[in-house]
Amino acid sequence: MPSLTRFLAFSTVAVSLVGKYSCGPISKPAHLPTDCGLIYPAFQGVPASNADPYNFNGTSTDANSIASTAFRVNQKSGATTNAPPNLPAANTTVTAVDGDMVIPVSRRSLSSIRTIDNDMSRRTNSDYEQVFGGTGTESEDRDAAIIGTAYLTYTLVSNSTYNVGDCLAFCDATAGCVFVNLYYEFNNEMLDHVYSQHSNLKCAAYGDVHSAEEKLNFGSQSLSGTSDGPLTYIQQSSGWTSKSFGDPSTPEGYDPLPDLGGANEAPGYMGFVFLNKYDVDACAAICNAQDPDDVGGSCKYFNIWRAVVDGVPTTYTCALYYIPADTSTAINYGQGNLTVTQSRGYKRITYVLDGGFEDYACDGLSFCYTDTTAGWLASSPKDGYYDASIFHYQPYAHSGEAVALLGSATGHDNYSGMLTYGSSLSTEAGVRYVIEFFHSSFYSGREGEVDAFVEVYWNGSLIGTIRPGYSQWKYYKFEVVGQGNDELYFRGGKAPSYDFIDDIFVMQA
Ligand SMILES: *[C@@H]1O[C@H](CO)[C@@H](O)[C@H](O)[C@H]1NC(C)=O
Ligand SMILES: *[C@@H]1O[C@H](CO)[C@@H](O)[C@H](O)[C@H]1NC(C)=O
Ligand SMILES: *[C@@H]1O[C@H](CO)[C@@H](O)[C@H](O)[C@H]1NC(C)=O
Ligand SMILES: *[C@@H]1O[C@H](CO)[C@@H](O)[C@H](O)[C@H]1NC(C)=O
Ligand SMILES: *[C@@H]1O[C@H](CO)[C@@H](O)[C@H](O)[C@H]1NC(C)=O
Ligand SMILES: *[C@@H]1O[C@H](CO)[C@@H](O)[C@H](O)[C@H]1NC(C)=O
Ligand SMILES: [Ca+2]
Repeated sequence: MPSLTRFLAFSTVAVSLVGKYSCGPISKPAHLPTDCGLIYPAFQGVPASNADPYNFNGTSTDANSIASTAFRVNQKSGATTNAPPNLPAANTTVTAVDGDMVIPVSRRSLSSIRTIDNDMSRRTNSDYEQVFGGTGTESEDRDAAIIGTAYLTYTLVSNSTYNVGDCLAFCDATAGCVFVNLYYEFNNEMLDHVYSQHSNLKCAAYGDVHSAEEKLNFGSQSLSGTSDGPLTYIQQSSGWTSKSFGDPSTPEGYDPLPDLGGANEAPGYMGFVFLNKYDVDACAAICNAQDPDDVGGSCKYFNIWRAVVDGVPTTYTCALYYIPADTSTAINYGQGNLTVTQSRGYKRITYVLDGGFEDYACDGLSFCYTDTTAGWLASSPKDGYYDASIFHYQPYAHSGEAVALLGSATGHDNYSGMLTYGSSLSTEAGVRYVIEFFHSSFYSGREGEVDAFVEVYWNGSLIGTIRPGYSQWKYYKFEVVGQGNDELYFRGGKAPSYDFIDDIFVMQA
């Protein structure tokens, strides 16, 4: 490995020279300015400013905040008495953001999200089973309708019989429906005289399964049309669920994890939202749109789960992370009367492998550098020398131990180097992608770094330039449209202006 040989040569030199020479390169080419005080990166110089390395201690999931919010949120509903039948199913909405309730009128609408593809195959009535039966046929008998989570919409089915069949067919036809509540509602003028169905047999569709203990709507409203008329009441309220509703379809740009069991308690946590239904596409869209963390960058993983409080479905948590979590941290099964159910994890697909350069190790040493790794190629223009490089040296890195550098590592020249991803990305034409990375240019101090710059090239086209001058680690993001099998490279640095790049990600926007 030639680079290692070079490294050994340099490190030997460096050991004997650091401290002795603190002014200019070892054999200073005539064209270089005198950089008194600067020891070049290849000689393991100390950056002019050296912020403490970031650590992810204390960035773990705030399970207590999620639980306490779950106890306060109220997103249970049913077929309201004044809404007409057959409205389109309610779109997914956010009911809470971190600890704060989202007021329904100002609900952050997720209407920009594609409606959920309901990929459940067509079902027949035999694919349903009864969860609970209804009671009451005599005029004095009373029952109650469900007030529960993930209410979608309702219809009126013919009441010439207790029409379970048409109600289940309605569930089949309603995207996301896994449960229906069928019941008679009496003394409602709208049902009796206004709606064209002329039926008082309501069929309410839900995106989650509910039980008899959620029969909480007893009617008792004055809807007969006369102010002193009889109040509404419910009879024969039964519940039916589809026997099998498989895994949700995986959102675009994500890979599913195997079953989690519990909810993640993992570092890199960015907060949570509650959704009004279990909607992986909505959670993915929220992850994609989440503002990046200053240190961790964008959302790269989400954990969606259903909170059941005292046996009753209560809310749907969408927890966001900038570090992809895995099954090993899926250890939160609930607390007190709250149970974590249906926990699933989805990892955002990244098209660049080893964007943090951590595959480059030094066989136990703490310092080495190279111009080639398994994933990356660092190159110089003609007559340039190490104008781009990859370093394994923790003080230079944003995360981990390794990082890329643009600008002659040895101070040999002032040419700009190129850092090229070694293979074309498995991107597709017409799809929007984000390129994100962290950058710093503080190595040579304020004066030395005036010319710091990085150009970002996507499939051969310059799509962005940064000229930050002297700068601490900072997050950058560019959006591009794929042309298919795109290529990614960076160009920049101009010694003694050094540009460090770490944690490069390309993901679907
Ligand atoms: C982070 O936590 C680990 C384990 O608790 C500990 O060993 C390490 O010192 C902590 N790092 C910092 C910088 O606090
Ligand atoms: C749901 O979102 C779609 C797509 O933006 C929108 O056209 C529709 O009106 C919304 N439906 C409701 C009930 O808000
Ligand atoms: C069917 O619904 C209509 C309209 O609400 C109502 O007038 C009628 O009494 C209902 N029939 C039965 C059998 O409940
Ligand atoms: C569940 O426990 C929480 C906190 O202990 C409490 O506030 C809440 O009322 C309980 N809910 C039910 C339905 O028991
Ligand atoms: C870069 O080097 C060239 C000679 O190779 C020199 O003419 C030029 O002034 C240098 N630029 C800077 C900004 O130092
Ligand atoms: C993308 O770049 C490759 C290699 O430079 C080139 O062959 C291809 O035509 C480019 N695609 C488009 C759509 O420009
Ligand atoms: Ca790194």
